Amino acid sequence: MKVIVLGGDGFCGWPTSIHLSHLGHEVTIADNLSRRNIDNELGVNSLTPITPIQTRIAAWKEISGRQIGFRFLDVARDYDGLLQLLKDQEPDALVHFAKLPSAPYSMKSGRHKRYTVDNNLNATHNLLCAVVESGLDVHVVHLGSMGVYGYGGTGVKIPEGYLSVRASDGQGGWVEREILHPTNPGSIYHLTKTHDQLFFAYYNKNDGLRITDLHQGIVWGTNIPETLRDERLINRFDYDGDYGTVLNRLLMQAAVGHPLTVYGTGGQTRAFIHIQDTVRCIALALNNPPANGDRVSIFNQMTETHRIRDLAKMVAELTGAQITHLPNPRIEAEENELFAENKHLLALGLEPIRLSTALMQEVTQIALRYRARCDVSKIPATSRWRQDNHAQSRGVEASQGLVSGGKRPV
Ligand code: USQ
Repeated sequence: MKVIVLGGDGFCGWPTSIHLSHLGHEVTIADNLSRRNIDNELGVNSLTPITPIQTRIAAWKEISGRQIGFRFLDVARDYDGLLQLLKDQEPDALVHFAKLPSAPYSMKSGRHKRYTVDNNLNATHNLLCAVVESGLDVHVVHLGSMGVYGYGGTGVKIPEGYLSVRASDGQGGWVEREILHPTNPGSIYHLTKTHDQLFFAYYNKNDGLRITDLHQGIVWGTNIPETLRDERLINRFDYDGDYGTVLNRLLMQAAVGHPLTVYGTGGQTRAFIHIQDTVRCIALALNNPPANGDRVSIFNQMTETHRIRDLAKMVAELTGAQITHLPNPRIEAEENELFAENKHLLALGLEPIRLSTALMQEVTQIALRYRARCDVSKIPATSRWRQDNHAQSRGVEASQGLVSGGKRPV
């Protein structure tokens, strides 16, 4: 299959690109290298010594004999370039990672919020519009987020995208429908993912585009078998307060003797997936596209859920690290339950990597091995959801879905 990976130089995009190439797909990466530029802006580096995209691609060719194409392209701004790429390549599928991918970065300032909205919404819309204008029948696979559902603890098991509802028809009867699950984003970044869903629903309805939206949990881990074949292929690992996701941060902190930074009580429950399962899920999604006329396929791409304090305890038990509870810089529920369906990808054959088996490997192969590259001054979170504490507590109430008197809205 011919596949274009938009954003193929990033944390999820690079391993996906070489995994798909390894499976025999003809892969072209399109990327504006913005993730590397943001490292420069923030003054941080990946813990792992990543090489330039050209070196990565040349090393992969040398090791596997397979060619990956590369086009420098800003999907959000260069619409003509994107359309030309589609016409040149005539791909069977597009995998869309070309986004600003960090919740804390998206909340740093007005400039960051506006950049996130401008970049992420334009990128998604440009690609859908370009697929239509190209006249090609391309399967679009997008990396969405479990965060679109929110963490309100409504007591409902989160379905895969669509919620069955029953509503009054106004004449004493009832109508039953499946609707997109209501959204409750917790950051500007997650807000853009909720908008993506509407773009997909519209282009699916209006133009018949075939789209799979993968609502991914928090990714942990670094490498996949292909990135381990040569150090020049290594994947990036972020541990800083903006881009490091929680479990990778905790592993790194343990390796450098930094107390494990749990925000608030650590009662936040989140969904997780190992990077190796991320790339497998994308390959499964590509092999199982929706048929013409199908609605958007939505899969929950997560394999287990954990409370943050339990993760910290697990890492502390493995490594002897201390745990510290810090005031939460975010506006989010202190404690929440999270029950979500993930039947689709399991039914397609995903065999998940469990935290309990792969965690120690990550500590030794990555965190301990590269700890000398860590700049501990970059560990603290500097991005705040709001400055004013009173407003913060009101925001938390809203994000929990509570109304006055503690009743939940119906
Ligand atoms: N947290 C800590 N300590 C830390 C860092 C985070 O307690 O040092 C807590 C946060 O408060 C939050 C949870 O851990 O409750 C997860 O934080 P995170 O930074 O690992 O993940 P989050 O910001 O929610 O978003 C990340 C990625 C995003 C992806 C999302 C998956 O930024 O790209 O979409 O994970 S999900 O949340 O399932 O939507």
